[in-house]
Amino acid sequence: MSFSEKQEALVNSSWESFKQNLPHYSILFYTIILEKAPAAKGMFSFLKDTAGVQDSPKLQAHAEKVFGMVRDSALQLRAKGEVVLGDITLGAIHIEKGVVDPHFVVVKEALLKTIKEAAGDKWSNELSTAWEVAYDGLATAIKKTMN
Ligand code: HEM
Ligand code: ISQ
Repeated sequence: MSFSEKQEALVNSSWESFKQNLPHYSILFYTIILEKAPAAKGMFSFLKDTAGVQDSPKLQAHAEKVFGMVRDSALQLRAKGEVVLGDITLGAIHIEKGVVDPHFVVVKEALLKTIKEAAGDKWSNELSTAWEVAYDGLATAIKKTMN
């Protein structure tokens, strides 16, 4: 299945909504991740010494980076049908932090829930699927560099 212009547009429009309230949505994103994988708290340098999930420029920057990379992966899928990882050190970083396969599912679910909140009444199954396909393409590219 190829990635359509419409799917790319759906990802882009909800990315804008996400960015409009980055402090709120990045906290929501981490909160959902930690609900599902409490032990992941200790993996993030900017979370491990704080109580709960507290707003900080670092926390926002990391969340923005992840969502931004998924958005870029949508662009790549539409333009050339595959995701090429810009940063080949990403696999090594994640291995070193102790990231394993099931974590990718947790992060995906949190990303989709966060996008659902951000999109509001513009949310649809089609929009959600577009994010999911873009995330899966990116996750596969990262995992390939984790072997
Ligand atoms: C670090 C992206 C999945 C945990 C990083 C970095 C990037 C990144 C770009 C480098 C540091 C930064 O700039 O944030 C991604 C993307 C993912 C993904 C695009 C999925 C498609 C995961 C998963 C986990 C995870 C599933 C596990 C819960 C971490 C941790 C770091 C990191 C713990 C180090 C953060 C620090 O303390 O500096 N990731 N990541 N990542 N990632 Fe991921
Ligand atoms: C995964 N990798 C890097 C940064 C992140 C920020 C929030 C949630 C997951 C992440």
